[in-house]
Amino acid sequence: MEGLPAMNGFDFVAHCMKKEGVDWMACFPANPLIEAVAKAGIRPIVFRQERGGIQAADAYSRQLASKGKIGVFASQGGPGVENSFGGIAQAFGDAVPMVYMPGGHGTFHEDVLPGFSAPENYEHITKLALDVNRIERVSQQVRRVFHVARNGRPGPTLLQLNGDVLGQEVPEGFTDYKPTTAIKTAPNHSDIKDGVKRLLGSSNPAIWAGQGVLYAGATDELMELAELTQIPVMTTMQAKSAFPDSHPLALGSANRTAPKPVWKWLGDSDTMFCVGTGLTRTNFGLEIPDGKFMIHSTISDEDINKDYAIDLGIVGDAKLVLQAMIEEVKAAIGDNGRRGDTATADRVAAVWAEWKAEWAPKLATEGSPMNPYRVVAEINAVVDHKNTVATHDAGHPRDEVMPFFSATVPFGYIGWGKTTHLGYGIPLMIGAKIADPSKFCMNIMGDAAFGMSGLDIETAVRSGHPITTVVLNNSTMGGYNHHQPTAMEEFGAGNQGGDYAKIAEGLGATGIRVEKPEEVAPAIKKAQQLNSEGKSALIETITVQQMDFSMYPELLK
Ligand SMILES: Cc1ncc(C[n+]2csc(CCOP(=O)(O)OP(=O)(O)O)c2C)c(N)n1
Ligand SMILES: [Mg+2]
Repeated sequence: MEGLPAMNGFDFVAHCMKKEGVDWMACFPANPLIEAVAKAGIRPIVFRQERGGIQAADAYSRQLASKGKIGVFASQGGPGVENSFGGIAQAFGDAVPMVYMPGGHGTFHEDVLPGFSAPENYEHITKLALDVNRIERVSQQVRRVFHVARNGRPGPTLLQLNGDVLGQEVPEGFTDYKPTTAIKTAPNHSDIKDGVKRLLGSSNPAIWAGQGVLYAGATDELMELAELTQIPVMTTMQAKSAFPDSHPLALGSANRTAPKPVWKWLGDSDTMFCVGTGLTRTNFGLEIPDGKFMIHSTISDEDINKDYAIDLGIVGDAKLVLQAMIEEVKAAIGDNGRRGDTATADRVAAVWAEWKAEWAPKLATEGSPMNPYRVVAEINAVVDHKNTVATHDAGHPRDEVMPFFSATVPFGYIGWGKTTHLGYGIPLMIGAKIADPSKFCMNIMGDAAFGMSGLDIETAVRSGHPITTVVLNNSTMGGYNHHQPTAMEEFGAGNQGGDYAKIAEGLGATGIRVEKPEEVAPAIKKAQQLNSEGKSALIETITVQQMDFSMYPELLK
């Protein structure tokens, strides 16, 4: 027994959250947990709607789960939980560990339609969805939702807090709470031996790194393995920043657009070592062509042989797997391995050079309205990548930013989007700023995306987490005149307007309108200055809609 004072269920949940290391909570009222956490010294931050709060908690988890911190979101039942679906679905799609605690109708009203049961309706987009139905079970159920979110394939969990139950006093004998941890699984040694033998004997192997490398905090190990074996590395979109884009063995990251080296090695390699990834096929990533020897290492055994037929499966935490492989490589070819043999790095550099030369004119496009590639290139050239966290948004901004923005330190980029909810960028950057206030947190989004979350700029202002939002304003939904030509031509069904810099001013941020390419870099510098003074900024760039993308499908054949 901990000698706790008598307290009701909500206060007890707040107490458990403190033990789990939670020091802030994203939320949208009403939920008595908001008052309870505030009394317990956990800061509640209210977003402009549920999805924004979830997305900020999501970003916080992406940035800090490797250090044991995960985000929590609370809303009311009914409309609150109904409006939260998109955010939780995105966290489930991207395997983000977080805990969602909506209110409930009360156990006395559970089965009366059209009441919305959160556990039932969220069953398919959470790893575990529970209902607190007895006050004696609170401790056990809070423990379960935190444990399941953190362990195995990460993902969101849900605990519905029924007011009639949580309003009761937690009885003596049920107030113990032991916090949970992420348990590390080590791989089987014979699998490691087989994997290393295969990699060292392959003529053109490549590594495909997923976000499990970020969750495991295993960038150093990934670099060491790559350097020892001289095997080049591509990352998934979610794992962008898990391997520095500036490394001589970096191939780049794959959305459906990617730098040419990704396409080249995806096409030509004979063995693929995939680590820290579920290997889910997605429209927002590239396919691994058939015919390769596939080594798949993941923390979740269920993902092996899911979408791809696997030759060698290795179950384990990415850091422990990479450490074991490093030891095995050293045992096989010595402590220095193949360091010093730059043949592969030279081939990689040649393909990067070819690609950069091909795209240089586009990135330098003059004139107004601006080409969005010029905007991205100007931003990429001016930010200090080591102190920046950046993210794209859905649509063409993702396809334009992903290949051309460098991520050089772990967590310097949030690559999101198995499912692609427009507007994620702003709340993601608020969550990233909460996770590390010393970073310049900047999202690049389209004008349609702004409509989904623009008001949360006020949340950044009010909560004291200054961010910078760059809007690529082409006054339309990029590419939609191809998807729906008649609707666009006859009804403009995909065009929209607005003065976003002015809106930002109305929300308490500084709005900067940029029409000429040479104004982009000074605007970013000004935004950095404003952010460092505690003020949020929005840079509205006036751009054209463009339709050229870094895609080389012919290299996959
Ligand atoms: C919530 C949601 N609804 C619909 C979509 C489908 N969608 C993807 S991109 C896009 C248009 C994006 O336009 P904009 O933000 O202006 O960026 P642009 O492509 O014009 O640069 C739409 C409608 C989505 N990703 N998310
Ligand atoms: Mg647009």
